[in-house]
Amino acid sequence: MSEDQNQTLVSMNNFLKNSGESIDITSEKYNKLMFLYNSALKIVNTKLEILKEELKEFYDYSPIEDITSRIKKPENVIEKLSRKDYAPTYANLINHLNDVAGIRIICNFKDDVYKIVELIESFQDIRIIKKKDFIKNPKKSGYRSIHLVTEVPINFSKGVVFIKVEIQIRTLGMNFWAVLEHKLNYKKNKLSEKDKKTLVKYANMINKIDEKLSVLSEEEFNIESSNPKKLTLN
Ligand code: 0O2
Repeated sequence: MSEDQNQTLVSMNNFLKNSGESIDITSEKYNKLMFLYNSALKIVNTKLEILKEELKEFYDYSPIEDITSRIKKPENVIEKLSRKDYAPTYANLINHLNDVAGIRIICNFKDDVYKIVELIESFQDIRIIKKKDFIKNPKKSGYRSIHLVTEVPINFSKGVVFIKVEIQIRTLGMNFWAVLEHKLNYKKNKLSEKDKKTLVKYANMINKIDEKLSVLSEEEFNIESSNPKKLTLN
């Protein structure tokens, strides 16, 4: 990289990390920043789609049921900064919000979730900066999922910028519960203690079912024991 490119890169990164300016969600600056997050989302999404296809094509193994992605809505960016007690500045958005760009991977079985996490962790070009295992340590609400906060390098004309993308990995069962709990309780927090306990009970029931289904799936679908269909990669 030339000295000139390096300079531009440094100033771009400085702008990203140090701008104490208040966020204006109608501004061109906000749109440009979202363009960076959107670019990162495309990169990670493509990598995951390729992984999904590779497992299917080469190993006849389909642990991933669905992959969805989204950019956090501007009003939710402002709401989350306020919920976390941060002023609504560009610097706080970049430094303290890890899920402006978010991807969700839905797996069939609990073991698949851990397999996919392991595979993502082995990607050479994605940096894992935080891992939260809410399956081993569920939230008080009953929420289960694994969150990986990642950083991906993006090559722009003036150099490389690292952008955060949060990847949530969970089973179909965990997702079913989380989507409904999100509608009923999360952030609204208006349910009675009794109803919240009921939701935790349902989350635990779904977890038991997930565990039983994982046992059933062990012999049926297993990447180690599966016969490569066409070619192997090693
Ligand atoms: P929304 O509207 O879904 O986007 P971090 O700063 O990375 O350490 P963060 O982001 O403050 O941590 O919180 P956390 O606990 O990692 O949660 C990130 C996201 O996980 C949330 O984003 C939710 O999408 C989901 N989540 C976390 N806890 C629960 C829960 O109890 N129930 C449900 N249904 N989802 C949950 P947002 O921005 O809070 O909300």
